[in-house]
Amino acid sequence: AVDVAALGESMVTFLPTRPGRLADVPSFDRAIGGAESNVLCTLAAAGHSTRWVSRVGTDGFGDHLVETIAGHGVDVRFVGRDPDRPTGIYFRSAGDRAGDAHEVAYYRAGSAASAMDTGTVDHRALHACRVLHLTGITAALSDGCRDLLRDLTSPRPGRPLVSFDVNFRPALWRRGKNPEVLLELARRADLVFVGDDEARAAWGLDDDRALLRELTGPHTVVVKHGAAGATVYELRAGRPQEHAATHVPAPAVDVVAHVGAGDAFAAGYLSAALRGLPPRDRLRHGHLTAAAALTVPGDLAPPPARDLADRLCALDEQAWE
Ligand code: KDG
Repeated sequence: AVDVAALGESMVTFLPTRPGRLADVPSFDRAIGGAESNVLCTLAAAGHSTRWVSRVGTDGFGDHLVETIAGHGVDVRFVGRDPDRPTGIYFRSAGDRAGDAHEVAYYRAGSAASAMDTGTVDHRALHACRVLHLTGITAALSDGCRDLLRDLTSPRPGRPLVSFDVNFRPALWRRGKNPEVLLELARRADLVFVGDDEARAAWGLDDDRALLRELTGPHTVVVKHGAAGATVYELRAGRPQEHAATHVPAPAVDVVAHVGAGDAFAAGYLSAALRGLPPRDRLRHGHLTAAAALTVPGDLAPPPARDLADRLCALDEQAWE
């Protein structure tokens, strides 16, 4: 069994060669995106065995995704090819100043990955892992993808630990689609990652207490508070509804682009969890890995080397304030 398997759509990403409105960008640099494969590539760079399960077209963009993600050391044997549907792509703009808001233009409706359903993916490949990582993006792609997530998160004997990153993308939840299903899926996971901004925007939940009242089910809820840091809430043994909270502030970094930072955070957290590290160190590894992604324009950045990250995590509280 691999350490972490993940299912989700990846896309060839086009990053602007200069800032400004999407309408004015004359050319783009090619990169790759996809929340789940971002997590896997970062985990692979940190020394974990990983597997990506998905579908892409038989086009050159599909070849590029499969080859690039395999090049990061991720097992791609269970990525199916669909001769009838294209691989998703998307374009991004960049603000004038680092970290500014940007526009996203997706070309993914009807993509090969959006046609995934319980019949088109290899379930054994998704169950033979210690952690199965899923995100709310998949639930927005199609009814078949949503039902596949329902199936993968349903309780069953021998189910791997299910990690669910809410990853609320407002642009994917238009036209009457209700993000309430994200709450249903999160409740069925063992470990949930959610930004306080996402909880507010998707579910109208304004603070961590309201969120924890709704998120009955997961043993661990990691709430990200943007630049202020993150808090992990773990259920106390034998005390339903009671959580032990650990907060770790995020180190200040010069942000280049926020995209990919949440995925890097999840990868850092999961890596530390797989190594059996305590909550404080899981959050610290999450922050350090996110810092690497925040300081590059694309989604992916190599995580800090493990011995360096371990030394930084061992610094006292003051250094982390
Ligand atoms: O987390 C980064 C992703 O948002 C990006 O790579 C694209 O997967 C993506 C999406 O669906 O927004």
